[in-house]
Amino acid sequence: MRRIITAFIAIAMATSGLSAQNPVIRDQYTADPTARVFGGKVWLYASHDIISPVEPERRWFCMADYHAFSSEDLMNWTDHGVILTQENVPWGNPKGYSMWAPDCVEKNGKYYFVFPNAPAQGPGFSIGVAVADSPSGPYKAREKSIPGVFGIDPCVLQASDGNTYLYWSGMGLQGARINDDLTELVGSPVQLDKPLPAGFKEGPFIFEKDGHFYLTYPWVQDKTETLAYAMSDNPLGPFEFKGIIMAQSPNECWTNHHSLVQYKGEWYLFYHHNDYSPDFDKNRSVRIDKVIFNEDGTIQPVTPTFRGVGITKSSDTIQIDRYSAIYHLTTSLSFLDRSRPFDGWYVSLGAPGAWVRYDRIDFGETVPGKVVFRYRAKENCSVSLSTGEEESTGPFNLPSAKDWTTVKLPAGNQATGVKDLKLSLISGSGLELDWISFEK
Ligand code: FUB
Repeated sequence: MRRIITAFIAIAMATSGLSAQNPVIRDQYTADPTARVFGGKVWLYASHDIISPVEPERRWFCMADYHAFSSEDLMNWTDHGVILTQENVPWGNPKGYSMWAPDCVEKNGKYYFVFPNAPAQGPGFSIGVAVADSPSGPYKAREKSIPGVFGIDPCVLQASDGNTYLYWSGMGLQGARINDDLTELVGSPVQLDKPLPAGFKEGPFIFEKDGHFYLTYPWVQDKTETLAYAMSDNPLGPFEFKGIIMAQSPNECWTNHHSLVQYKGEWYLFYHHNDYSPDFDKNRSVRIDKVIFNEDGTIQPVTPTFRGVGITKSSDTIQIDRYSAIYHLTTSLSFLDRSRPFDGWYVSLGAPGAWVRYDRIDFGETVPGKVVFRYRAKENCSVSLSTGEEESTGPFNLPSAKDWTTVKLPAGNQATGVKDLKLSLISGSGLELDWISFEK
């Protein structure tokens, strides 16, 4: 689904018809995700990366507004449109293009959207608050930014001690108590990164779980940002360094901004990567992967995936290029159309033996009658399918096709319930697959 929403408050809400794979928002760039649960849904507040409309040659972060997204299953996301623009921030520079990583919290039925922005006067960044009666807005920005708070990447913690805390990145990691309606700090900020190993960069996310306070943050040790964490028994530290949640990106998206959220009993890491913009890492996209906590409260490292979270219905167009695993020697990934990245990708299986696996497909209660392949191939190819428990099915013959072609074949597949699907190339070479799907 492709659309452009330009109105300040976009009333026309849109739902992505694609099931959850990474990235989760597939029609625009989204970065710096903060996920919050309001009213039984997950709400995603993100930066909205764009190419600078005024200085396209200026290859840097550029954001003029924010959208809010919501989901009840982390797979299908509703875009509630623009919730705040740079022109509607009284204290901000209306042409600053600096609406960086935000947060949003609910207090007594009001929603407080906390965001950094370039001020109308003076250098750097300030942090302000916009208030709404609903998580989707409309948000009204306050006249002034929060006094004494200069920096980026705000995060708000409503702690079990009854206090609210604001954290941000500005000359290191700062944390302070803030008053109930988030208009002013209570006391002086505490610099929290000092006792930690050097390398704190930005983007702190603080949360409380089972009596522990977790400080999670981008941390650079080598080339790009890892996500690291530290723990404390006190919201303002000192925090003890614990380790890395996510390693640096292998293909050099320099930033990795994140948040963690518990939803329906599971924990998830929201983070970003430049999936749709491999040549320019300031146009990023939000991803989600599962997080597991150990018994002692420590966090297991998260491997970034294309597959993401959730279960895909067998009758959906299963985007096999968002695979769980792949045989690396002769498989590769390409954009369907490099000039239209949001159209997505296809996967190429180079030679017999190449395979791709896509986990968690729900085949329902009755076995599929047909399997549909969207593919392209310079020569006749055949593939097999396996869901692990029974013998592979196939061969499925895919005649040579210069252009993208859809072929429907008897499935011969006995799968029911939720299964992982492995597709292997048996004969031929250079098979390019866009998606597969099953019909009853
Ligand atoms: O999106 C602009 C900046 O990049 C954010 O504020 C940082 O956290 C980094 O993701």
